[in-house]
Amino acid sequence: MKSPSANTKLNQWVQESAAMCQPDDICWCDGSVEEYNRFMAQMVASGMAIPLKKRPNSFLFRSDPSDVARVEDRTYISTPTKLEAGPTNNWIDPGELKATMRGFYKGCMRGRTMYVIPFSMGPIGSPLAKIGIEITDSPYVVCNMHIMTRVGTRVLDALGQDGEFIPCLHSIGAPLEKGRKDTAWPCAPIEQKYISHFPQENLIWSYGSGYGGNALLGKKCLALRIASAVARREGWMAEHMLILRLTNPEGRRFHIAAAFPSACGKTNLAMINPTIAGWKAECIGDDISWMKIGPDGRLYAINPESGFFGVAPGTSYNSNRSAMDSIKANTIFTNCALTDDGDIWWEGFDGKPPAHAIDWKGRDWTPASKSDAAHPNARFTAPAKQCPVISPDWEKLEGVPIDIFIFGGRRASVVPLVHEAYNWDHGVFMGSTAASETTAANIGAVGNLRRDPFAMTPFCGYNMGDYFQHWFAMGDKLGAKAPRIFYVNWFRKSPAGKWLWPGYSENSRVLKWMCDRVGGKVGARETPIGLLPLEGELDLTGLSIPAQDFAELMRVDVPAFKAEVPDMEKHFNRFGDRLPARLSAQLKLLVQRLG
Ligand code: OXD
Ligand code: MN
Repeated sequence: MKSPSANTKLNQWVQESAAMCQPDDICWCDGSVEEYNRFMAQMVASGMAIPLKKRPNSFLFRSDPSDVARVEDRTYISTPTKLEAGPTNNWIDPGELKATMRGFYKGCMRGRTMYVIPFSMGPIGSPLAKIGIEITDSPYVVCNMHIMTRVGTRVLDALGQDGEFIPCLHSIGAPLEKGRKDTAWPCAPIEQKYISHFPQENLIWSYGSGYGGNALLGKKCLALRIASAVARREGWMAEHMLILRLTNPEGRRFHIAAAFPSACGKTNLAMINPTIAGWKAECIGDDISWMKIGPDGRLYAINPESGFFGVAPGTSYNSNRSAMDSIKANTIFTNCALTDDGDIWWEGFDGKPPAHAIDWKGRDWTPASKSDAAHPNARFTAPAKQCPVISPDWEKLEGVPIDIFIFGGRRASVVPLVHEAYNWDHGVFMGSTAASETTAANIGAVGNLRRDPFAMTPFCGYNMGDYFQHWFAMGDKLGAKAPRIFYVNWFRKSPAGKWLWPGYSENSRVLKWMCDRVGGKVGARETPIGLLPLEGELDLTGLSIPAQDFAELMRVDVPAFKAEVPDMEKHFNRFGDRLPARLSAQLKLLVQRLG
C-alpha cells in the first residue's frame, strides 16, 4: 500500500522497518470505523476474537498463558550510560541492544501484514499533545490503539511534511511460515521479549509480546517512559496519574491528579460516584496525566489517552458503576471468562457466578473449579467517551488546572487513611517513599512490599534520582500556585485482618476533606508524618464505622514508622549522589518528628 503521508522521515522509517521485518504487505491505518470493523471481522474469522452476543460490537480475546502482563524484567531504558537509566531501570547499551533486537526483527513479519498506525497522545491540536507512529504486525494492537489513542489520517494531516513523531516499532515476534496455521495468540517466548526505550532518540522498540503495555506502545512506553524523559528536558511532567474533577455544593471546581501503583483502584477513583450530598465528580483520565504550567502560572493537565485499559476482575456495579456502563458495547475484553449465553464474566462480577463458563485458557469452568475463571490481570479496552461520568472538558486542549496531588498505595498496616504534606518538599518526600504491596498487574510475587516512588518505578524513562529533582524544580517554578499534596491508604486492615475503611464511593469523603483543606474550610492536626483531619472534620455522615475501627484507621503508628526508616534510607541510598539533598533533609526532619 502506498504511503498516504508526505513526511519524508516517516516514509523512510517505514521503508527501513519493512526491509528489516519483511512483511507480506503494508497497511496504513486510517482510523475509520470501517477499518476497525474489517480487522475485527478478520480476527473473528481466524478464531482470535470471539464476538459477544450480550454486548454489541464487543469481542473477547484469550492471550497465550505466557503473555498476560507487562514484563518489567524484559523492559529496558537504553541510554548511552547506565547511570542515565538509574538504579530502577534495566539497562543495556543501545548499540548492543539494537544489534540483538535487529537479529530478532529480521524477517519477523514474514507471512503477516505490517500495520502503520499514526496516533496522537492528547487531543489533536493541544499544546500538550505528541504524535507517535506505531508499526505493528498485530491487528489486535491496531484495534486497541483505535480505542486508546486518536488514530488515523487526521494525525498524518497534523504531522504534515516535516512534523516530529515518536517512532514505535512493535512485532509479536512470530513470523508465519507459508502453509502454517496461525495460533490464536502468536508471540515469542519470554526470553525473546524486549520492551526497549531509547530516550535520547525518542525511540521505542518492542518485540515478542502482544499484551497491553508491552504492545500498545502509546500507553506506558510513549506516554510515560519516553514522555517522562521529554518532559524533563522540556520542563513539564508526565505522570502515572488519574485526573478527576470534583465540584462542591457551592459550584467550586477542584481538579485532582492521583498516582497509585497498578491495580490499586485508580480506575475506580477516577470514576468515583460520591456518597456525600451535593458533591459531583467527573472523570478526565484513569491512568496518565501530562501537565504543563499555563499562562496563569498554574499546572494544567490533559489525559493523553482516549480509552480505558482497565483491570476487569473486581470491577462490578458495586465497585465501579461507571466502568460497568462504559463497557456495555464497543469493548475489547482480554482474558475474561466466557459465559454460555455469550457474555463475559470475572471474579468479583455482580451477582452469582455462572454455573458454567469457559475460562481464560479456553477450558470448561464451574464454581467448583480450583482456578480462576478470568486471569487476575484480565482487561477491558473501552472508549473514554462511553463513560457516563466523563467530564465535558476531558478533551479541552489546554487541560484542567490541578489543585491537588494524591499519592498512595496498598498497605494493610502502618499508613493511616489520609494525611497531608506540610509543604511541597514534604510532598515530594511522600511521593518518593510511596510503597505498596504488589498485585497481579506486574509479573512477580504478589503481596510483597515494594517502594514505588510516585507509582513510576516501572515507568520512569531516566534516572529516578533526577526525576525527584525534576519534581523539586517544578515546585520551585509553581511556587504558591503548586497543587497541595496528600497521601492516602484505602487498604488498612485491623490486626485481625478486617478492612477498616469501606473504600470505593466512600473515598469521596476523603476527597471532600482535601478540597475543604484547599478551600480553607477545615483545619488539621500536626503529627510526625503530616497533617491529619481534626476530630469530626472528616465527613462520616451515614457511615457506621465503630469508633475503635476509625481510631485504628487514623492511627499514626509512630513505632511502625520508625521501623520503616532504615528501609527508606536503603531506598534513598540506591540513588547515590543523584539523590536530591532536599530529600535527605526531609528524611532527617521525619526522623526528628518521630522522636
Ligand atoms: C496499567 C498498569 O495497565 O499500570 O495501567 O499496569
Ligand atoms: Mn497504570
